[in-house]
Amino acid sequence: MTPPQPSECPERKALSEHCKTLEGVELRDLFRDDPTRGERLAAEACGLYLDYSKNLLTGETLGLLLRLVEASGLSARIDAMFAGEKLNTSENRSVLHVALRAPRDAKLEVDGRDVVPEVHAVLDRMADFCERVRSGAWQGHTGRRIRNVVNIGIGGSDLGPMMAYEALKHYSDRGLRFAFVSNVDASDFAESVRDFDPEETLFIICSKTFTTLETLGNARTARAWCLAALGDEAAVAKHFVAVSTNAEAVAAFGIEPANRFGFWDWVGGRYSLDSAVGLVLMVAIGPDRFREMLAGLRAMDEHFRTAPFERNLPVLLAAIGLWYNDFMGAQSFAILPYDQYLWRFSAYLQQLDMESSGKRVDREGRPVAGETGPIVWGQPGTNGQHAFYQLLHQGTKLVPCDFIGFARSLNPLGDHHDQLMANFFAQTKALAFGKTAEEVAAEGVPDSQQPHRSFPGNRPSNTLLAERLDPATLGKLVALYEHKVFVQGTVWNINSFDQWGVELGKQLADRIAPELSSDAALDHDSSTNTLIERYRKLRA
Ligand code: G6Q
Repeated sequence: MTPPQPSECPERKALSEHCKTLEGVELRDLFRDDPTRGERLAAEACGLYLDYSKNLLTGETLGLLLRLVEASGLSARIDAMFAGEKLNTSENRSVLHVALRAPRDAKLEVDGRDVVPEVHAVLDRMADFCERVRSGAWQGHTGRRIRNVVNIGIGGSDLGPMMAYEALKHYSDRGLRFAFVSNVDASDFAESVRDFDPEETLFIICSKTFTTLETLGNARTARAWCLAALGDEAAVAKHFVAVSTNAEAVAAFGIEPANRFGFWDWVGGRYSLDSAVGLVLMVAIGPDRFREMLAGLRAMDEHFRTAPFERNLPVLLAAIGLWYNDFMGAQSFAILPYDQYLWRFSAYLQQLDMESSGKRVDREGRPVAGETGPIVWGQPGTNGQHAFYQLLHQGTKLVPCDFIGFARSLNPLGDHHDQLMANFFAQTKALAFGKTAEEVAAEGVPDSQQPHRSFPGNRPSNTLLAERLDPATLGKLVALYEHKVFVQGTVWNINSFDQWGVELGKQLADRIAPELSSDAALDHDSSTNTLIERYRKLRA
């Protein structure tokens, strides 16, 4: 039976009604009326502490949100995902990234076949390769050891490994330099390899399909760059490896089958960091640390699968996000990590969330009745405080935020970490409680300046606090947000695992590319025609 459209369900109606009752309610009041709120509205799992008390909601709100989540059939959907059912209906694929971190003795089936042994076989091959590169046993064509590793990939084949490499740089082998080339703009490749010696450089061509225009263009350029210096086709075998599901295309490119690390169509690009797509990360941090990250992902999977919804971190984050997105009119959501190593985390989550939840039809192909995914953005604190926090504190937009911080620094220097964390705690407090005109006046500020210098408060945030950023904790954070996105997609009844919205631009670019270097008549709209004609003149 086709499920009812989300707008029709009674749980949603109850929440809309409830929303009206909260008009005018302030966080100041909620905290004053319940002195234990800050301790009560919190949950802890896998070493992650989530304080959600500084949100514009009450216990009743949360109860209603969890009823909405339950009514979406989430429990059955979780079971279906872990059972390898084809949840990605528009591509007829299973969605089994959880199998990538399953222990060796687990059993997870796709089409009646246990995929766990294959996952571990690839992990073992990856580990062997990484040890050879890290130890110097893997040599370049001229016998020199590898000092530079360049990952060429885009989208899910770039953002995940790049974010995780940056996040775990502290644990990386400093005898190796790493670069990530994604943009088809040649400047990306040129600047990335500028200081690298081809004799000491290894390229990982990372592409699930091995058909992606940007990646194959950069891969060909890399091969030409390498062969121009080494002058021998045989060098490709020592300087190129591939991560791909497409064995034929990899072989056609000239990469030896033994140097291909495979994965499977049931791993979506943006969910692939912990597959062979993470090869560059494994080279950087070593197989043991990589396995620690997998253990972290697995711990969060287990928590998500087994914890009651009211204590389930992904479910709680999803429910709170739904509250702002579906009922309070928020258009965006900010990720604010207070850790420099997480400087690419929001870019990574932007893809994870926006490509998964940026959908306008439901799983049955009907237009969705309400809002789907928010715009996701962010930067590390405290830099953001000196840039866009102005709007968060005093602007006219509602921007719910997730603050992420750690108790221990990986680089304990003087009092830097306490300063950082003082800002971390201060910001959520300032956002929530603001500063009234009376408080400003009491400081002797003249009347005319009070509107400028007061803070309305009532601006919501979640706080995630962990002991320190290590591979396992990163894994937990990644799985936390993966599952949050899954919960929200289930409530909106959308397919979180396809991305047809990226296709039209690709098709048009294929058509336009040959037109740019020809003078054939153009047959687009008048804007596109005029722009291409101008480009042709300027490039000439
Ligand atoms: C992610 C998307 C997309 C994909 C890239 C790269 O979920 O599918 O970002 O990862 O388009 O694709 P290839 O890995 O096939 O080159």
